[in-house]
Amino acid sequence: MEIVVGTKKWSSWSLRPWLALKHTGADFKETLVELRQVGQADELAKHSPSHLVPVLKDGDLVVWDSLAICEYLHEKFPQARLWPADPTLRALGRSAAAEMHSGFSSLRGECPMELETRKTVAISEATQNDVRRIVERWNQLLKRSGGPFLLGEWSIADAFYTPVATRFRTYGVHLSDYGDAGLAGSYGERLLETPEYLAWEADALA
Ligand SMILES: N[C@@H](CCC(=O)N[C@@H](CS)C(=O)NCC(=O)O)C(=O)O
Repeated sequence: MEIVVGTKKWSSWSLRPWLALKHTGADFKETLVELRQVGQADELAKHSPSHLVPVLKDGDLVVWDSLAICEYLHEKFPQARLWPADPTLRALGRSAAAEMHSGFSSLRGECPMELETRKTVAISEATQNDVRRIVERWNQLLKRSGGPFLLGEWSIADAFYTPVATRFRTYGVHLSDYGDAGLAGSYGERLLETPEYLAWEADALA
């Protein structure tokens, strides 16, 4: 199995399925496409039907798009429990992952993933609303599951929110300013302490 990812300090979409793949414990080859470089378009076209990363290759099969890759890994490695067995929690987790995948565009545009950066920025009203909604979502799911991750054990939902946690750290966003009594803030820190995330970060900053 091979995963094609973009520059690790910037490619938030690549980080998500890479974490899920790490969690399966399967051996895999990793291919890196350096983004923001001359020749990037040709490299992307070589690997990816959508001309975007991430892409997963499994034999002849090519799966593109972060969410599709995570779902494929869930089906291929059921023992990894990338989604919980409980159908209600699974449905809530899928809703939260899909909400991230298709939404929070103001936060994504204004605060891109930059693992090498630390800066304080004044964020717009629209981005503040995104942060409030994320705090609400994290609190809702953590209270329901009992934590320590969104659905109890680590899942694809956590993969989808790990880049968000890096953005909060990079841009000095304090969740207590957005209605959090501490639960969401500690969860965000927990996401950045998993061995899988730390392995990605070590590569990204090497
Ligand atoms: N919806 C896609 C988004 C993928 C995406 O936008 N990837 C970025 C890197 S993080 C990319 O390939 N950018 C290259 C380009 O825009 O030329 C997914 O979830 O995989």
